[in-house]
Amino acid sequence: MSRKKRQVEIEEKESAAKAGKRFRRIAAVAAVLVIGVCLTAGVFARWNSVASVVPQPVHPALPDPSPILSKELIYAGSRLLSVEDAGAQGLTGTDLAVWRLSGSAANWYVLGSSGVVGAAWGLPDDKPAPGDFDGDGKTDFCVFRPSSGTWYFIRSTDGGYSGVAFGATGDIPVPADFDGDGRADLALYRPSNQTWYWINSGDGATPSSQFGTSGDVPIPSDYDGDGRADIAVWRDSAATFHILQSASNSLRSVAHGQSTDKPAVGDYDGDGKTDLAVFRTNGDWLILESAANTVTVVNWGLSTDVLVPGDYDADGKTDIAVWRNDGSWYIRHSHNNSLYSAVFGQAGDFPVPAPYRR
Ligand SMILES: [Ca+2]
Ligand SMILES: [Ca+2]
Ligand SMILES: [Ca+2]
Ligand SMILES: [Ca+2]
Repeated sequence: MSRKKRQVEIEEKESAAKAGKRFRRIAAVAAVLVIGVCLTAGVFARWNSVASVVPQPVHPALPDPSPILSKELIYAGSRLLSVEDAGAQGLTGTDLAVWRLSGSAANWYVLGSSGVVGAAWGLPDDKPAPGDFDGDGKTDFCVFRPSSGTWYFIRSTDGGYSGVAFGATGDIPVPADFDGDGRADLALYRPSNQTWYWINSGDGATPSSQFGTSGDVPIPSDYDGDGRADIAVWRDSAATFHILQSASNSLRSVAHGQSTDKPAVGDYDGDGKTDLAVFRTNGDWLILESAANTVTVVNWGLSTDVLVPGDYDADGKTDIAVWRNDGSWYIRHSHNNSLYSAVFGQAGDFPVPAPYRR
């Protein structure tokens, strides 16, 4: 073999070795890249899965149909006395609001003082659970996600959102201010063991209390007027209310109504104590007013209506009110016992009235 030929062979071998080295380097870089891409994809997949379950606030367009404030009809008993223009003035008490599923998303719509405000917040399997969690007097948009036992709410104070893992599938969200610090506490009623679980917003403690029997309807509210929500249930089998009064830590049980009634509690007489009340299938509201300890009966609504009592006229007294599954609200303003009606929402919506103050 000539020297030149050997030289060529050596050069070829070196060249092949270099090529092999280059290939290995490229392969190593490619492997790193592939691993990196996989990791990134994994991270993004995870991030995406989080992103897909964490709702992001947006401000949607007006709901369809647009809200229409109707005339205010003034009644004396069943006789129509006059018709007043309610105008476009927003109410300062409980606001009309609906939670609407649309495709894979959910939107909140509130009839605020200067029009409709809202947020895309939640997923179809969520349960709406509004409450004033940051304590600024404005109700915050909130959903409870049973699949992960997580609460998601938008703070009205800064527009940021919080996600809190608390609860499990099957739990019923019952947010209320149990510790009396002016902020709603994340709270759950677990029907399987009739146990209440909540997080005190004041000190972060997580008490629980077994209260109720199978089939009870949880109806926490401040029945004894000490500023703290009381654990309470309606038991239709016996047509009784059972209240664990927070002021005295004592049980109060009251028979009121009949087993086919629905609980419809609220502070109808405005004395600061929630009144026991039921709604009957014939449209009667039977309200046991706490101040006078007498029962008032008012016929209002249909058996198929959704009960939405609230202080819509902001006089400190709960108004009898129903929402019909065509978007109609029928509210009996307590300050003058007149009908206030409006269309806000549509069939399939979930009414979520509360003092949003937007
Ligand atoms: Ca708030
Ligand atoms: Ca609280
Ligand atoms: Ca109380
Ligand atoms: Ca009362």
